[in-house]
Amino acid sequence: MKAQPRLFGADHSVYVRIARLCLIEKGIEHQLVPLDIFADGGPPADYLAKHPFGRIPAFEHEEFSLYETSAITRYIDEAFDGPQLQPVDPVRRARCNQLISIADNYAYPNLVWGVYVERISKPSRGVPTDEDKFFAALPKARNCLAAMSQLMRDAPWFVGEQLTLADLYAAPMFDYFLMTSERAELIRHHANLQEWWARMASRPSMAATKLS
Ligand SMILES: N[C@@H](CCC(=O)N[C@@H](CS)C(=O)NCC(=O)O)C(=O)O
Repeated sequence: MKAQPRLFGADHSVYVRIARLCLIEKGIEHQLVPLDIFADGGPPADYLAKHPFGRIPAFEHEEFSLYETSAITRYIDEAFDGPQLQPVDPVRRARCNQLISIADNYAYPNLVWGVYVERISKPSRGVPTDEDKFFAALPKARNCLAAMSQLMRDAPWFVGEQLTLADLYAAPMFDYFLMTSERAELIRHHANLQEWWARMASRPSMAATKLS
């Protein structure tokens, strides 16, 4: 029997969740190997051999090791059977890649770090909100949601009729940002994003990866 793919990381991590969503949507049995990236003294030395930048997730499939979520998810999509998570058509594939890049570069720093971490995560740990950081992130978060909404138009998923990696990237970021009290004000002009979230949040892969 072939070894199951292994994903190293923590279940609270946005990027680990993206990779897990991808594995689950493809129907791939796998192992999540727990890794505390914020442990005192930093990540274990043997983990740095898997990921020299000390981030999560890292991934192993038989003899093949990989890090960076964009490479991991595209590999999973291309190397395994199951529903295709990247469009074949070049225009749609480009749109999917564009939305992934927007998620990496604008949604993650602003929706997750600028809004969720400042408003929910830090206060829950007794750390005060950095108001400058929070107020600087708000217009960027607004701009990011407007751009994503405009690119999705009236499709059910970010890139048309099929669920793609673009949806799996955005979902864990939205899940965190939508816990904040700013969510209503930020998302109220974007009915398509609200409808998308209802669709996305009800998928079994989201329930299976939700923090308890
Ligand atoms: N470019 C990386 C980003 C991964 C990443 O930032 N992961 C976060 C957790 S969601 C992390 O490892 N943070 C630890 C740190 O910043 O030291 C990828 O796409 O995999």
